[in-house]
Amino acid sequence: MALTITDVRAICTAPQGIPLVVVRVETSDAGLYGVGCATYTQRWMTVACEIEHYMKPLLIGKDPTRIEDIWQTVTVSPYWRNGPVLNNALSGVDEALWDIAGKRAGLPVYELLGGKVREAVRVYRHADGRTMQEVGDRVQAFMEDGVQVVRVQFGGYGGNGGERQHLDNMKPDGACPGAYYDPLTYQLSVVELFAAMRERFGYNLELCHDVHEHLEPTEAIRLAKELEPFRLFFLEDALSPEQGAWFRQMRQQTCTPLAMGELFNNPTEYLPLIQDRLIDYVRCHVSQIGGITPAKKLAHVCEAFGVRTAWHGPGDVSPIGHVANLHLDLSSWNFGIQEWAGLTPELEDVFPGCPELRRGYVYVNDKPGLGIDIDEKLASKFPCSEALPTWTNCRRPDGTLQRP
Ligand code: GCO
Ligand code: MG
Repeated sequence: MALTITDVRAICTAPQGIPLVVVRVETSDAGLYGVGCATYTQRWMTVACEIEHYMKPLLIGKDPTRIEDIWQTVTVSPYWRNGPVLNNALSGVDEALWDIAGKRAGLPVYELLGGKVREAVRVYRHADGRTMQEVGDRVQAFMEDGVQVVRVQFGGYGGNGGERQHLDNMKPDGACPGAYYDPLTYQLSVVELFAAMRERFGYNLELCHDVHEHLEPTEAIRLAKELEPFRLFFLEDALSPEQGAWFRQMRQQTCTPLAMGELFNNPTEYLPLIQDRLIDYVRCHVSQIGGITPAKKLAHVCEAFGVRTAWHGPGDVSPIGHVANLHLDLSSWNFGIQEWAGLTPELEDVFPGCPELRRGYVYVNDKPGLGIDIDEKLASKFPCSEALPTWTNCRRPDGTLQRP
């Protein structure tokens, strides 16, 4: 009897307090199923609705071995395409189909993608802190654990300005409540932070930083130039996707390596930056672009233009999504670095088969498929909060809304 898809389900869970969405695809072969990451944490209920109400009826009865055809079918089914909700739901299905393909073949997914080009995946860790001392102490702890690449930030994105913060005196009367950030304080404090880190640790360590689209184009260019002496591994999201055309000016003026892309949904956003060699690292969030199928194609396009991959790996990717990143990393020659937010014991319990971090490298297990699963009973003990995100609505001192 032909193999068919018999069910498609969304599983929502928040073992770390961060809503995660996972898709489970069942097949007519009893016991053969796959799992994939569909996490769009800020709108997790919308993604779950897309999966339950649209993907399920669209996919039941289809052949799960036809990964490419299903990817194309899901993409155009709603006619309007490439949005974050649809792409994340599609990623959940796509990754689950790769998991099924690996289980059928008895091979880990990285072998289906071309096989290992390295034994393990080099990662970068996050050293955030309120003061130079705090950030530095975190960097030191990572170095002692053998980590070779560290991202340094003051506070949240856009910083709290470290010791320089004086925001409360800058707001007009009647300012809205909520998060605030000052571009000048931020720019000055980042340069001071890097100077302090290089003074404390020297240059035998790779450092990166995430601007998180907090600057105006010329401010971003100036920052990239001012950071040159500190020899960054990369400067991330120096511009918003809407201002991507400014990368041309930035590229002409600075040798600081540039990474961009966690906010991209649509190939038309990233292709011009790649084909014109305006960035060094593509940072797409794999579920946000639709899963392993488009990510592998993107990696190949990048290879032709000398751009490397640095897939987004923050806390709001499920361990299944992290593993999908790792299978791509292991099998892509033009892999650059993998962001590694780290896994808590709760996550490791809910997702059996989690990868392991040892001395700055992450290792996947070699089980067939993605090699990871979700314990649904345990997952149900960590319900997702329906609260709206607040950090995405941050303001400049005069009250103007800032891009996150
Ligand atoms: C990064 C990111 C994230 C995002 C988050 C949004 O790790 O580079 O910028 O921390 O802000 O994933 O939900
Ligand atoms: Mg980022």
